This record gives sequence, structure tokens and C-alpha cells, in this order.
Amino acid sequence: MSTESHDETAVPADAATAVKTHPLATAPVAGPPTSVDGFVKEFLRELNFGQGVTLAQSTVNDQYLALARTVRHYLMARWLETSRRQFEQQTKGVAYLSAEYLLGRQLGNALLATDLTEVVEDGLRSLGIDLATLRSQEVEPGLGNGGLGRLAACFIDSLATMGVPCIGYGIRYEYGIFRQTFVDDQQVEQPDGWLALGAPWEFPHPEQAQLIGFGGHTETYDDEGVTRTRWVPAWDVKALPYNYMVPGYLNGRVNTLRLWRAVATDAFDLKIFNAGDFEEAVRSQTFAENISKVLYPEDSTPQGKELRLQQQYFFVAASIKNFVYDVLPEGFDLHELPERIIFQLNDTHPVIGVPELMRVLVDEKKMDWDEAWAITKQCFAYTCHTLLPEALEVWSVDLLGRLLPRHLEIIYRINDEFLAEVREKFGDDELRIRRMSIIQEYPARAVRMAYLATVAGAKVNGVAELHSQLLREKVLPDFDEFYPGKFTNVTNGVTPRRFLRLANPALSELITETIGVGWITDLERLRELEPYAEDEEFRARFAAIKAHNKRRANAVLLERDGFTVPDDHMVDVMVKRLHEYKRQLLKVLHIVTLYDRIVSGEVAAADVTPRTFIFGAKAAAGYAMAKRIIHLINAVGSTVNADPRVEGRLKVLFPPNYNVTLAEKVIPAADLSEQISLAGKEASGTGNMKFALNGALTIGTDDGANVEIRELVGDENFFLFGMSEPEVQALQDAGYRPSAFYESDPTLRRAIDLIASGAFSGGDRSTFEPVVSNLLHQDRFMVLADFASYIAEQDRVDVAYGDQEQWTRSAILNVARTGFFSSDRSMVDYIDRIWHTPPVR
Ligand code: 26W
Repeated sequence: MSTESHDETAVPADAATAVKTHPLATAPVAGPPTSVDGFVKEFLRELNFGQGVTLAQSTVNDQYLALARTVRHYLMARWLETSRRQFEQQTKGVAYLSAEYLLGRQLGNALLATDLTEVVEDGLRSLGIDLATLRSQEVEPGLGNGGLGRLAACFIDSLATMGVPCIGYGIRYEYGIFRQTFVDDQQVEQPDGWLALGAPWEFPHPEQAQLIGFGGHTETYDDEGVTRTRWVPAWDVKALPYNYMVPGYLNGRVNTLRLWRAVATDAFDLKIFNAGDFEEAVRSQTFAENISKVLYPEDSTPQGKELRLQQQYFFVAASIKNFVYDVLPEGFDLHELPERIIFQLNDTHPVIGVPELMRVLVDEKKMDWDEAWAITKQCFAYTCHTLLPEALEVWSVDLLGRLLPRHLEIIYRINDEFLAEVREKFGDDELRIRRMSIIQEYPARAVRMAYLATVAGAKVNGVAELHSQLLREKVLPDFDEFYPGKFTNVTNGVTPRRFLRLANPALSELITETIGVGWITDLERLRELEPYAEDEEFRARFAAIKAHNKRRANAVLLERDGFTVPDDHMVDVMVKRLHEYKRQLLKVLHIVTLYDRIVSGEVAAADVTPRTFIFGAKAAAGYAMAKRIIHLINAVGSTVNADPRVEGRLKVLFPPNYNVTLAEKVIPAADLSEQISLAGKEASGTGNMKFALNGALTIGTDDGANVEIRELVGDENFFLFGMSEPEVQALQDAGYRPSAFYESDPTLRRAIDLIASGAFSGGDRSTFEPVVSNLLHQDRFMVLADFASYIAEQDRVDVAYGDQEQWTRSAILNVARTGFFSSDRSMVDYIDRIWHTPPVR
């Protein structure tokens, strides 16, 4: 603010100055309520004047919307203040570029962040309204597929809580991840119209729209003796930003999540419209708006579809434009860009941002190529989230050249210069050059986006120790050799606000009562719980909370799906995307084995530890095998649940549409967490962390973050089974024959034969034949090889569960020793190793 000789009482010369110098110009007029009465007044005002209904007329949805708007008013003052300070201090910030954000419901988190839960609860009660009912009304924004999207949501929560400036950039999909239903035990996808009942958390800013071009051609021109290139797109789309609040926990900070929506440009419509083709004008509008219409529900198998590349370029270009032209102050010297921003690439989905920033700097800002490249290389960092070769994105040169001709030219030049450097370092080793080229030649010319990200990124990280190691040794070994120091690890984490404090209020209260509230923002303090594992009274309370959480999950599942979870059962949970590498089939074979033991009379039902198995999993709509596995789980469930011989002993529940909201209820109820991927396939896993933090014991392979969980909680508090990654590799190299395991293991043979016999498909042997035959003849993820070890370990789980005191001791130690997996710690690691961004005071 200017402090020059300025007469405060003078009448400002024009209206704009009047606005800027008004005493209330920078401070919002309303803060949070100081009393229950204050809240009630503001809530009723929103209901009456915002929603336009009286209390008597209002529906639950009216009340929910009015409450959400009331709460967001309280956050608004902090949001404005956070933005103002960050702008004034001009410090370095993070731009998290992610095609997915799996946010979960907003209301509970907003109340927690502002400490308003009690005021609101009391106020609503005085009006005869139940807060929990309104919370249930919220439809979660499911703008992500699974781990990668949920991780983005945890990270922005942590950055806000730590006061680190961050803008999350992404896409405002009109339809998020599909709503899953089951018809005849099979998955049917329904559209997820999350916006249908109102979107009280978003703030559209049409005045900040950006134009994003596509297609066309490039041309060179003479610019005062310098030859420059410009891109002449053939068509464009308007990107409209929608802002969302990202409140820090009790710290007065609110960061921003900015999601882009595609709409047709007026010019685009008019041209066609004026040519007299009204229908075509509408069609082209639809075409433009398709870009942000729906989240691709694929997980780990990119489809290479044109619309997907359009989505990627659309949101990344809009974000970079927004940052360079609107967020940075006027006159900012772009040579200092690396001191102001780091663009974190959440997997390869936003990697087209690399040539886009080059295009902005070189073509638009007329910077010298070498200078621009030096800047760009410091402004990006890349996180890889997978090890599956089929999940590494490549874009065909043909498609890229058509859709983004200038970007393809830029990528070629980056590649030429990069390969020249490789030659310089390693000589003319043509095999190596071909291996490292950003452009793949076979089976078709295509851009390897992970390579581009690695060449452009200041740092490249994996998401768990083992994953980062395998990334360096197996996926990108040439690059690791070429760029010493570029590769690093940041082990994933989860936000303790949502996944412990909000999801598990009973345990949170016990923890706070025992060690104080500090753990919510400093999760390592859970260590202070360790001695209480030996405290009998504490153990009793801890066990009572688990029982309470089971009853709570039971109530939710009963209302939602008509399911019941018996009080006296071990709750054994496997929730995650359905993928063969995650091995839901191994879990099925275990259930079938237990079932067979009882019905064949091998074991008396009374001697089997009663278990309820809970599955949650969506399969990509086009992933036939995954959908068949869902069918099989449901079929086994139907048979087992209807068989009186196993009643009271085995129960299989598969609530459809597993999402963040359901996770918050199911995870705190779990006794056993299933993390059973083939070693070397699960990059990290984050569900595994949520379960351990909520006092479930893990049965798991030496994979992803399981390795670190086991190291921290101790071998005696973790059920390890299966081959290690080197053992998997050795078996692979030796030539894996699944049928050999089938032939030599009678238990395995019986389980598979039972499925093959049609026992779970009304006698029809054909239903699951593809699953059985795949297991016997391919079994890419070595389910059969790990079966015996899994069953043996599960039998040890049963024995361990028999000693409830000891089990609870272990569960407490799991909670006490997994504070490391807070996403706050992940953020500290990113800041130290990659971003170097200080918090803003
Ligand atoms: C459609 C293309 C595609 C390809 C890969 C979509 C999504 C992906 C992601 C890489 C899949 C994903 O979500 N990966 C998960 O990321 C989590 C967060 O780091 C890890 O915990 C999981 O292990 C990893 O599978």
C-alpha cells in the first residue's frame, strides 16, 4: 500500500481509487461467529435470503446448502488474507499440477479447520436440525480414480496446514469417477452427477477465463532480425477457473484449489453461427465442452485417447497462463521464475506443461531458447506413481503433431539437445541413444512422457523407498546414471485431519486425552502412546473404540446396502481399485479355502475364527478381467452368505461405490488390513497407512510402503507373507509356471477347482472359466506362487486374533509408530529435497 503524502479525508478522485482506499478495502467485513446465536442468525439469513426458503419450508438439501454457505463465509476472511499476504511477500510457492483430486466431502473438514463443529452442532440443534444429517447430504467430489488423486488432496491439506503457499491446479470434471452399482453381481457404471444438487464450495471466476488453442500450424517470422516461431491454432476453448478453499487446520490459512472448466468461445460459435449453421454451432459448443465433461475412469492403463490429451493440455496451459499472466505481479522478470514457483507434475499427466512453458517463454515472451530451457528445467519436478510399464504414458507423434504442432517441434528440439549431451557423455552408443530417446520409434513413433518429465524435471521422485529404488534401477536406469542426484524418494503420507481426527472421533478423543492435541499437526507425537500398550485400562478403552467403530460401520452399511457386520467378527478389509496386480483374487482364494474347509468337514465351523470380509473396489469400465473378478467376489459372497453351514463364521460384504466417504467409516472399523500386491508392483499404497493409523494390523507383502510400515511397527506387529521383489524377479527369470503350483498344492487345487466347478455360479462352469484359465496359464501377478504363504500367514492371523489382549497391544503400537505417514511429513520432505519453499509468516 502506498504511504505517500495522502490526505485520508480527501474525497478520492475516481471510483476505482475510492474502492482501493476505502478503510474496509483489504479487510473483509465479517469474521467467524463468536456465539451459537450469532451462527444461528447467519445460518437463517443464508436459508432465507440465499436459498430463498423459510426454515419450515426447507428441505435437508436447502439446509445443507445454507450451512455450507454459512461456513464458507467464515473461511472467506482467512482466504482473502492468505492470498493478500502471499502476494505481498512474493515468496516461492508450489503449483501442484494434477489431473485428479479425490477430495471427499468438504463440510466436516471445513468445520474442523475453523473449530466450529460444536457451535454449529448446538446452533442447528436449537433449530431442531441434526448436523450429521446435513453432512450426509453432501455428495463428495470424486474427481479422481484412486491413490494418486487422493494423495493430491492430502498434500494440499498439509500445505495449507503448514502455511506453505500452494495452488492446486486441475480439471473441474462435470462427472467424476462413475457411481458403481451391482446388477446380478456385476458392475454397472452410472454417471456421477456431483453438481446436481448445488455446488456450494466453488467460486467461479469467469473474468479470469483463459483461451486455450488447439490444432492449426506453426509459422516463422522475422522479428527485428531474429527468426521466431508462432503457433496459429485452428480452434480454441475457453478455460473458466473455479476456485475452492483449502483450509489449513486451525491456523487461519486458506489456500486455493483452482479447477478449470471448458466452455466454447464466443468467437468459435459465432463464426459458424453466422455462416447460418445453427446446429453445427451447437455441436461445436458441445465439442469444446466435452473437454472437462468426464474423468477418465482408467487406472494404470492409459488409453491414448485424443480427448485425454486435450484434457491434459487444456488444464496445464490454462494453469501456466494463469500463473504467468495473472498471479505474478505486473512487470515480473521471468528470469526469476524458479525463485517464485515450482510446478510439481503429479505423474506424467501434466507433462505437456514442459513444452508449453517453453512456448510461452520463447514464442510469447521472446526469450532466448537456452535461457528459457535453463529456467524451465528449474521450474518442474516430476513424481512417478507407478512401476507397471503399461501405465507409462506415450503420445503418438501423429496425434501430438495434429493437436499441438508447436509443442511437438519443441519436444523434438529438447530431445535433439538432450541426445547430443548423452553422446557427449557416453560416446556414440547407439543402443543407449535409442533407449534414452524421448521419442520412441517402435511400435509407432511416440513421445515417452516419463522421459520428457525426467529430462525437464529438476528432480524425479518415487513414492516409497522400494518404489524409488526400483524406479532408478529398473525403469529409468540410464537416466539415473546420466543425472546423478536427480532421483530422490518421498514416501507418501495421508492427512491425519481427515483420516484420523475426522474419520475416527472416538480414537482421536482417547489420543488427545492421553497425550494432548499436538498430534493432529505433529503426528510423530503418537509415539507417546507406546507405553500405553502395556496399560490394561487403556487397552480396554482402545478395544471398546474399535467395537464402537464396527457398530458405526454396521449402521452405515445397513442403511446404505442392507448389510450387517456381526459384533463378534474380525473385520478383514480390502479396499482399493480393482486391478490384477493388487490381487483381490488371492483374497478370494483365501475365502474359498476357508469355506471349503468348513463345508468339506475338514474343520468344524466352531473352530474357525469368525470373520467378515469387506471389499471395496471399482474396476475401469473397459477392464474386462477386473470386472469378472468383481463378479466372482460377489458370487462367492452370495454363496457363502446364504450357506447355513458357515453362518456366523464367514461373511463377505462388497458394498458398491467405495469412495472417500465410505473409507472414512470402514477403515476405523477394520481389524485386519489387506495389502497383498505382488512385490514390486504397488508403488506405495496409501490405504495401508490409513489402516495402520486407525489401529488395524496389516497382512501384506514386502511391497510399496508396506516395507516401511513393517520396519516402523516391528515384525511382531505385522503379518508378512509372499515373495520379495528379488524373488519375484528370480522366479520370472527362471520361467514361471503357475500350473506347477496348482498341481503340487492340494489346498490351492481345491479352491480353484471349486470356482471352476460352478459352485459359485449356479453350476455354470463357463462364468468364471476366463478367470481360472488366466490363473492357471498366465497369472502375470503370481497369485498361485504366493498362495501357500498367504494361507499360512492368514492361519497365524487367526491364532493371533484369539489373544485379544495381545492383538490390541499390537494395534496400539501400530497407531503409535505410524506417525511417520502423515502427509505433513511428506510435505517437509518435498520442501527439503525438491521445492525449497519456506512457509509464509
Ligand atoms: C489412465 C492413465 C493412468 C495411469 C496411471 C491413470 C492413473 C495412473 C496412476 C499412476 C495410478 C495411481 O493412482 N497410482 C497410485 O498412486 C498412489 C499415490 O502415489 C500410490 O500410493 C499407488 O501405489 C499407485 O498405484
